[in-house]
Amino acid sequence: MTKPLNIGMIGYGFMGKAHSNAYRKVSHFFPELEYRPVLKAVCARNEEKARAFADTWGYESVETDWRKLVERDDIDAIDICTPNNMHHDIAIAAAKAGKMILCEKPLAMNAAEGKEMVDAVEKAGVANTVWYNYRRIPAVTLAKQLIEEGRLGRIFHFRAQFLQDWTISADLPQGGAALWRLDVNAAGSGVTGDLLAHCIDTAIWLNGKITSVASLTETFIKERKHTLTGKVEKVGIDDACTFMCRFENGSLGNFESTRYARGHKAKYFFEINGEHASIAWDLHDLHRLQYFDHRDDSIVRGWRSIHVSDGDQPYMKHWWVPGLAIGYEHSFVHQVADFLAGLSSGKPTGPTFRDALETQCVCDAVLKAAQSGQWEKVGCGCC
Ligand code: SOE
Repeated sequence: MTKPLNIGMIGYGFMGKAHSNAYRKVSHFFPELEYRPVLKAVCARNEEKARAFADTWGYESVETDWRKLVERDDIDAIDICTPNNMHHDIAIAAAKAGKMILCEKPLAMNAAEGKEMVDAVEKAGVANTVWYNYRRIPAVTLAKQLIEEGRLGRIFHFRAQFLQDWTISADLPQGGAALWRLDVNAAGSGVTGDLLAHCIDTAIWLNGKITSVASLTETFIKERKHTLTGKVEKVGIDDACTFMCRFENGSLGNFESTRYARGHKAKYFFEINGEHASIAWDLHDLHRLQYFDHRDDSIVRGWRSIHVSDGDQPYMKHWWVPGLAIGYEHSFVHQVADFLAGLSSGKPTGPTFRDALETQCVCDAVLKAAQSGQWEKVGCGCC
């Protein structure tokens, strides 16, 4: 007999769909799990839209005030899919109400908020995770496995890019439900918190702590009409960000993100160069891991393109037969599966709020370094 885990989701945008899909699928593909998510309630200010979302995805009920949802006795876990400026207050209220929390990335608007959220969940002793989903693309999880097996040896370089091109038009407004990512008051930052945060989470997971950073940011379009006020307002987000860093293990990092790379929609790429071997991964070809091993016989040495679809590769035994690939949405299913398994084993599922705070500290240091023009140390003493 499985145990129900009643989910109350706040927000119903792009991530609301990705998470709802994961909750619906997980018990079918991971039948061994003790817990089974139940879509209990979805919450949004617009009742009509929330109801339509509830009907589409099978939520049992609708709330229009997140505080009411958080207080409901029949909710076990709160899923926060709102713009970033609401994460802090919801998470703290949910922790106080004893709810588990699954929070969309980035954890918060900044590290100061994030620290309060970490304190709240740790004081309440509630299970928590942040949806840095790319860790759970099987090819990326395989990269982690290869590094942990020591196949790369000493690591020298970590480079990553997250490139998009959807904000190039100066006519695109900022703010409101669809474009809150362009409004600094809702998002906290631009590409740094939205896209580089993914790269930083993966980098820390694969290659350890980042200790210092130097960076450049740019806002190419300085003013945009605001959807909510109708007025042309200053743009406060970073449209592009490039940073260099040092890792605690002595390796060097190079990161770039922009929403102005014409031709790239969501090109998340990373490459790691070690003493013996290198690995590379690209979201546009997400089921493949590129691997080069210098120890191979020289006459056949070269980059291998590993099609990560076999049953002995991470997560794949839960899906189809060898050779058949899975996609982006499965990374969210894997995150729920790991979260539920963690509830049974008592072992927290990373990234926890504390792990995500470390990413937030790097983001803060990157933004600070762009302002100061100096190298900045990472960390507020909290991670
Ligand atoms: C922005 O366009 C975005 O949707 C991010 O918010 C996601 O986190 C990223 O995975 C894809 O791009």
